[in-house]
Amino acid sequence: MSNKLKDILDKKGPIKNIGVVGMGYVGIPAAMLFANSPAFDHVYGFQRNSKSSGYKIDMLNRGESPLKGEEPGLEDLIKKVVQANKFKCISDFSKISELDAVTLSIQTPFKNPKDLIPDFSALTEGITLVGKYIKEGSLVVLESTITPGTTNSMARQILEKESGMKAGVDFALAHAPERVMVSRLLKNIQEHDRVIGGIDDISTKRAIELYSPVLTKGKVIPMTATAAEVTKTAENTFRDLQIAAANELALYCEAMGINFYEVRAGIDSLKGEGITRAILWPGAGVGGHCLTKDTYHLERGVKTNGGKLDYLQEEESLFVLARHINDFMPKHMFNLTIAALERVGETPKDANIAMLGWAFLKNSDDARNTPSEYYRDLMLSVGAKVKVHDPYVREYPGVDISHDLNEVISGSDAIAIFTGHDVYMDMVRTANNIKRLMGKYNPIIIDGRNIVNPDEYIEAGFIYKGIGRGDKNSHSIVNL
Ligand code: SAJ
Repeated sequence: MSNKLKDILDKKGPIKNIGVVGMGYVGIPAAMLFANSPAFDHVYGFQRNSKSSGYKIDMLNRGESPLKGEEPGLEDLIKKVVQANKFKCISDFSKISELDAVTLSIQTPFKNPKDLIPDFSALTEGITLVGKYIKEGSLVVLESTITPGTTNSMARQILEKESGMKAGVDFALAHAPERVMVSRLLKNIQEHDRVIGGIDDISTKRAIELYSPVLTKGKVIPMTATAAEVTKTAENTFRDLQIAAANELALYCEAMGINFYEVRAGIDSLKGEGITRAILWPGAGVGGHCLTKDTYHLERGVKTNGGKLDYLQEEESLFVLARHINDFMPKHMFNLTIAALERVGETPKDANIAMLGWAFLKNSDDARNTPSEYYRDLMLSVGAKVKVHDPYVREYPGVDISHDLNEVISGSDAIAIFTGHDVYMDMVRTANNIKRLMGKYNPIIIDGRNIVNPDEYIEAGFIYKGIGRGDKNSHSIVNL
């Protein structure tokens, strides 16, 4: 621990001016909460004026939110801090030289999960720009989810090279991973505990000063930078693993002709001292920017920054296997669709498929790594025609997304439900209307999110298939 940094920060005084690099699902709500806090004077949101996302700069400075899903409170908060001149979105990174603290919320996808090679190009560019302009006494915080060891190695090296200063001596450096979920961004930042890992205690302490004012229910959990990186990647890896376990059990239930949801309620009934149980939900797949890659960050961390790993030589990582099980689920939806078409003597060639849901998460417009894409590609590859409906997603490269549910369902042979948007809940009680719209004697419904009541659809003459519904998937066909 360097006393020099402590002296510099003591002389500099409290954090007043902040910069947030990356105006996305993580950066925008974080910047607004910093700006809305009386502890801080002003916040700059830094956004490259690129073709793909430059439009966000003017939108934010007009007090509008570029995020189109349900985000309670966000639009109002943006308006409030812009009108109060506490927030401005700019693309001039030289302004970083005037700031006390800078956070980075930049995507860290994987170029090739197989070889565990992450695509750190955007993150490296961001860190390089920050390193170029930080001054003595600045605090730099990585909020992006990163491979364990990144803060202390790659990030530190770039910042030191660009600034000519030393991390932990001339400036503070920490990792404070985001824990947000779309459709509840502000709430998650304020109410979830915040893991804060500095490269040293002074850096941790300075980062705690930054985040404490925006926490309402959440509390800070200090640790080392690498422990914070492992905490973040591992919590998503464990969630992915729990989902994979539910998916595998659901597949077993289908094979054994029983209802997963009955079994789940049964397992969940075992309560008592020390019995923890978190059986998550099976479904049409796992998407998003987090669970689909954080396992690979953890795997890369132990491979690139770990000592000798004592593990079963011939066995694959449990975590990677879980990834593969979850990546299989859209294929399982495809297999269920093919099996249902066969039940009515149809082949997929020229079958009209109505996909409901393109977003990876319900009530959001976020379609990153959506499981829906793999299914659509599989259906197209066997000659089917696929229409896609989503109430929130505006556009997606190479896919026409309709906001007109009736138009998508009309005349289709099969409906495949991929996202649990609330708007689809109305379908629960309208099997006959849906059937009329499809105009088929025995239309098909494949429920990937346990939305509809199977009996109601079966009685209306549908061929029903549902994830985990082994008790219904071989029902006798009702001919009305
Ligand atoms: N899913 C299931 N079954 C479930 C839960 C989710 O199939 O029981 C699917 C969803 O449909 C979705 C995907 O998994 O396609 C991811 O869903 P999610 O609810 O995990 O949403 P994320 O990825 O936005 O949020 C996760 C959260 N991580 C944990 O809860 C450990 C969130 O707290 C993180 O902030 C977020 O990743 C992130 O940004 O890392």
